[in-house]
Amino acid sequence: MSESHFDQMTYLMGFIFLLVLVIIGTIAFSIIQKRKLKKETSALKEKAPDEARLDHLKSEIEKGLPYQNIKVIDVPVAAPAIEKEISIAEALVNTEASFFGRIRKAFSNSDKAKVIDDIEEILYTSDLGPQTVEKLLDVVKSELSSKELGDISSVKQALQREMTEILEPIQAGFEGHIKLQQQIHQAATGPTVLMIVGVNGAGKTTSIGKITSQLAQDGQKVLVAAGDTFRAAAGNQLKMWTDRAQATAESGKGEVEIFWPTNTTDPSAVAFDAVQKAKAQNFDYVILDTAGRLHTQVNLMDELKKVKRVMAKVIAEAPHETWIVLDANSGQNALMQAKEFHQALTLSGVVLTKMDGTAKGGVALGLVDQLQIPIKLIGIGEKITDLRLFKHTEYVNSILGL
Ligand SMILES: Nc1nc2c(ncn2[C@@H]2O[C@H](COP(=O)(O)OP(=O)(O)OP(=O)(O)O)[C@@H](O)[C@H]2O)c(=O)[nH]1
Ligand SMILES: [Mg+2]
Repeated sequence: MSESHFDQMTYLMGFIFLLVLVIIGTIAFSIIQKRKLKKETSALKEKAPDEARLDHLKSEIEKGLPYQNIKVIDVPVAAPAIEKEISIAEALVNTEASFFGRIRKAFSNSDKAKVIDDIEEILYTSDLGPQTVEKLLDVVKSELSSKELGDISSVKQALQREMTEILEPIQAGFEGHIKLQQQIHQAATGPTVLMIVGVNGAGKTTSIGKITSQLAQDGQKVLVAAGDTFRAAAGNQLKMWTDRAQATAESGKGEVEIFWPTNTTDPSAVAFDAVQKAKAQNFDYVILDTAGRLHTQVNLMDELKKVKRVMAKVIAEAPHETWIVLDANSGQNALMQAKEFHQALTLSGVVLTKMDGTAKGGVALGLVDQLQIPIKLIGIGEKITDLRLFKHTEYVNSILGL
């Protein structure tokens, strides 16, 4: 091969090499560009709701409010079907295994001595707390003569008397009430503020939905504040319940709004702004949901104390009610939770949930006896209508089958 030939070949090879490099480079560049575009598109898709919220927030700020009614999902919720209302008694004696069912069954035994033994066992295993059990058993054993002890109806009467004696001093004021509003200590002026607390999963958010529904049906304007800034899904869950509650309100009457700021994780800020908004916009009620926490978590209990304090800066008497939501199934533990929360927050009432079919429904007696806090409401199911005013006579009669 001549030298010029060799040079030509070298140039050609170099040119081909460069061409291949350019082609590879172009392909690689287009792949990178495509990937980048895909990433940006999906990021944009994810960002869209936030931007919508931001726009909403901006317009709210322009209106002079820090943030209000920020809705992430607007799913229309159908009004719940009207169902047949069941009484407390019907709900409580639903199962044989319930506290009520067991006591009734014990009384149906024809062997009278066995009745007393059974009652004793049921009381001890129903989480009333030993103090309350002793009180009840003392009455059964000592106040009745041995002759009467054989008489089943006098045993029932003695128990009825003692149970009523425990409940009446605390509950009597609520006995004649027919509406949920009557269970709530009303603000002298401005909105009445309810703060709802309790351990995780007790039924706080569900109960708020049920309470709001009853208030809305009564024509009240209710602001529900999403003070559970801890759990990511909490806001959406509350939104679902407030939508349901709104759907139960008579058209043109009750009004339900959710206050769900997304730009803060501080529950005190939510509480403060919610009360301020409710005051400025003439709401009748503010109901504050809070994140579940254990009574043993000192810093989280301190956080609740702060939440309570800041609301008083807007309305001196707020919150007008501080209710603990307790799961009846947690028995003795419910007593412990109530004690600790009461010490930290000075509770004004109890919402006792999951009373439907619990074996530990006796806890209501123990709570009132040992804490001297009224039971305001009981939850008897998962539906929006499954909330009843607690009536102590109906409760005692249900226990004893009277
Ligand atoms: N059977 C029955 N279930 C109930 C009742 N009240 C609430 N629940 C159920 O209890 C579960 C927990 O309810 P939530 O309202 O989420 O409880 P929470 O206290 O807000 O929970 P956190 O926010 O996680 O602390 C849900 O599955 C509810 O349906 C009731 O009275 N009876
Ligand atoms: Mg909740």
